[in-house]
Amino acid sequence: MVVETVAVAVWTMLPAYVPNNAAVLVGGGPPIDGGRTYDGKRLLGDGKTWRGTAGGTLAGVLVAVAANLAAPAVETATGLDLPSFPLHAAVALAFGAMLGDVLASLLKRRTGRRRGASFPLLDQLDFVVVALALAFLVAPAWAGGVFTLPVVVAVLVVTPVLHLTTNAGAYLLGLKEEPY
Ligand code: CTP
Ligand code: MG
Ligand code: K
Repeated sequence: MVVETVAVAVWTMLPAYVPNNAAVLVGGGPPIDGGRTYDGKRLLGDGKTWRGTAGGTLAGVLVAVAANLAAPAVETATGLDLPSFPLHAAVALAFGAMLGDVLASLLKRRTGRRRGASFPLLDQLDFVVVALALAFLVAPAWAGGVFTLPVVVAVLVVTPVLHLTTNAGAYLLGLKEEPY
């Protein structure tokens, strides 16, 4: 069923969904690129900080731990068959999400986009694509079991919608500079 597949997909990606939002809350301080430029443009920009990246990754891992604790009760209540997160898979999803966002900023700066400029589709999918890739690299057996083709398709379709909704909410709450 489509609803079940989407629910399982969202649950499985929770450790990758939370880091970027957590980074908005805890980010700040020294930028990862140390202010360095290439060809007159910043490498990453002031929006990619050590604190945001570390805090975001940690938040994603903590969400995985909480999801493991909550899964049995949620399974009983919903009848869904939910995966649990081994630590290496949780770290891969959480850090992969942050890495995807950082790589997107690298690409944005090279293509002349200033900090905060939008890059449709890249903004909405960078973190899930790299999170999935890193999960398959670091935890291949686990990822192969949970990320079936229908789940991956659901992730790619649902993530842009969730991402835009969350960011619009964060913007309205005054937490984020741009609504995307
Ligand atoms: N943030 C951070 N470290 C990260 C990612 C995000 O500190 N690795 C914080 C920054 O305060 C950033 C905010 O979260 O400004 C919003 O993140 P994002 O929209 O990804 O960054 P932008 O400021 O829009 O910069 P860019 O154009 O490079 O995406
Ligand atoms: Mg932004
Ligand atoms: K971003």
